[in-house]
Amino acid sequence: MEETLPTLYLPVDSKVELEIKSRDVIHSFWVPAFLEKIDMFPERTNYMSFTTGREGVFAGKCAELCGEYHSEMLFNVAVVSQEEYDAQMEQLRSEGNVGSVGDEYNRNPNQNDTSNN
Ligand SMILES: [Cu+2]
Repeated sequence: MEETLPTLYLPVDSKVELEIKSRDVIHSFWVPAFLEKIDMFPERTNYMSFTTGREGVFAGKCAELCGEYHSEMLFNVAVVSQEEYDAQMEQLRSEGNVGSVGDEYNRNPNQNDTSNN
């Protein structure tokens, strides 16, 4: 597991639905071990549903040539026990990582509305 990459933690043996959208250009959310990828569009929401069947750390990457830093769009998905998941979420909460980041951080370069740039 590459320690410096962002990591999505998921509890094992759980049904998961990911809400997939982009803040800027088209990307594609791809975890090769999951045998599925899904495009990410600005101003549109896609969903990916699956059940986490076994624990492990799985490499993910962007599968759409999206721009200058495309090759650096790497992440991990860590499927862990419920106890480890709860501990990780508690740690994030204790560090102030709560809530969600709103659309005010969108930066779609193709959008004419300058309030989002
Ligand atoms: Cu990309």
